[in-house]
Amino acid sequence: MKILLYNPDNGVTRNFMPHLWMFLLQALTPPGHEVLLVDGNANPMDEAGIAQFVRDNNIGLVGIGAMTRMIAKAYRMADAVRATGVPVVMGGPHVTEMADEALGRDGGPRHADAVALGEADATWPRIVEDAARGELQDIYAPVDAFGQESKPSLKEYPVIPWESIDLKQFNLVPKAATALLQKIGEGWGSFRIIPVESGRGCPYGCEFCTVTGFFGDAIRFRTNESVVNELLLLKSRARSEKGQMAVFFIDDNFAINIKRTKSLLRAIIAAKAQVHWVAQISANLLRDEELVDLIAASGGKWIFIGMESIDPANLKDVNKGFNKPGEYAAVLERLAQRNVYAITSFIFGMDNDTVGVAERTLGQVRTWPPGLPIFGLLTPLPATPLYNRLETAGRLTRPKHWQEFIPFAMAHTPLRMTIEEAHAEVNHGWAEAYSPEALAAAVESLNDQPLGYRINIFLARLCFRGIYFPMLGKMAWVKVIAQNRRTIFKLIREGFKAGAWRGAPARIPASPVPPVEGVEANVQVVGG
Ligand code: B12
Ligand code: SF4
Repeated sequence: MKILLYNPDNGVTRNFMPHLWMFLLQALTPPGHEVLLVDGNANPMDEAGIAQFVRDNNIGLVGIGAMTRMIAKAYRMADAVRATGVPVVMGGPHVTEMADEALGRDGGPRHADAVALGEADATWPRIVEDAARGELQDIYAPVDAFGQESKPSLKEYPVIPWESIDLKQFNLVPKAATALLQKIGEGWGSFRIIPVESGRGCPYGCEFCTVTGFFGDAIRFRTNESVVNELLLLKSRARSEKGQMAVFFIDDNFAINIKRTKSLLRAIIAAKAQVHWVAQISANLLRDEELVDLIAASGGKWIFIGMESIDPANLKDVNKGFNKPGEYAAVLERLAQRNVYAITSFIFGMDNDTVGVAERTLGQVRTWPPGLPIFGLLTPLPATPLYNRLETAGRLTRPKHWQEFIPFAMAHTPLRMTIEEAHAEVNHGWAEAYSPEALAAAVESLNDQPLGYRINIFLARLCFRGIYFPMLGKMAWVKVIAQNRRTIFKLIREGFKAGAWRGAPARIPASPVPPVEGVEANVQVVGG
């Protein structure tokens, strides 16, 4: 049987890296079936397009995975597939919590023939065999022989054949720049960010987060050996292509067990398996100097920190009191001393937020080492404690907000400001943090560092917003470049002085975004 795994785009932004679930399920598919992957972020498709694809390729089963924000599109695509007579199985965080919605048991239309609840590592092979026999069940739950929920241990992790997977669509370097960039340092002819997981689960239970509910508070890890081998595979592919392969460790809290993280990082160093990597780690775990040393030595370049708020009352409200705003600066300094920088994530619209929260937050951000601040709105995702609290309090203004996804729009009333004021705060945060003046200041603050670091922070700031905002057209890029011309000329001038543009080995540290922003239709990182 031919199987299509499809991940929808959300119609607004595109992601900068492929989705791990597709490669994982492909690797877990029993022999005798062929699996095709279509990531809507790289290969946008509409309803007619997917129906045609299914017919042209004689597909026998379609698997669709989606976050809440792309679920409306996922349902539309599922409907189009089912109209061709091909069954659809859906999985991922949204349908796990809203299986009745996907199966049409809540009074709405049915979108899926089957739903895979939770982690599907163990159920996927069964789903495939049932579909091949024409005996799909409605619900597949990961349970053991006694009917108890069971989670994969990750000790037996499948080998994802990265050496042979077609990754052309995820190259973030525009074709026009490839020849030039191949000559820089070890080669930047291609640049891809690959998702790798080293473990699952986070016990912290922040009120707005789906992770503790979905993956459980039982934390599970892959073996060091299996992670190291995966990195070696990626490294060798990058070398053979004269390009770069950076890794996003997608674990929700990469250092949740510090002892084990240190042991993994030591194993990476010992095996010379270092690649540039990004990971999510909560601020409280970055107090450990030895951990930070190992992060830097093993290739860590960017750490995503869910700071959420600079107001301890807000943090307490959302059960994230373990974040201590008073230590944010020290944590960031500790990282910056090792040339590791942070993606600092903030949420506005929290219950104690008032007008001016963005400026107050930016006031702090400006005193920290340069990084990539990001701003979102508190969002009640289904089945989170936050959703239940707001629903009980009658504060949800759009209880089924996912049926009509609107980017950066609140779905409940904040307590101390209006919805419109919250929207204005988030807009202010983005506009100020990524203004030409802010970009220039970020570059300036690294004046004592090698040129590569300044180029890195500049390009990262220039491109990073693309993960959250619609792709820029060519003209918009021209405008952004014109606005930032002073900083660009300054960096180019310094580059000439340093000989970087004449093939000197000017090492550019890995960026979470491409070295040059793609403007071609098939380049998938989006412009900010
Ligand atoms: C990496 C990641 C991202 C990446 C992008 C995704 C990518 N390209 O990989 C980035 C950093 C850009 C990102 C951004 C956002 N993310 Co995110 N992200 C993750 C993260 C950390 C890892 C995803 C992953 O690969 N997991 C590992 C795989 C193996 O797990 P999985 O995807 O769940 O797949 C398993 C099962 O769900 C199931 N499954 C999944 N799909 C399918 C399909 C079929 C057919 C079947 C049978 C089974 C199945 O099988 C898999 C194996 O067991 C998750 C948290 C997490 N740990 O999962 C959050 C998560 C998915 N993100 C989340 C959110 C909210 C966001 C943002 C909206 C945050 C924001 N406010 O800006 C943005 C959206 C950006 C955008 N443009 O869409 C939420 C989604 C919750 C929800 N209900 O939708 C999560 C769960 C985190 C959370 N805090 O709750 N994210
Ligand atoms: S620390 Fe991060 S992953 Fe863990 S529950 Fe909180 S927000 Fe979710």
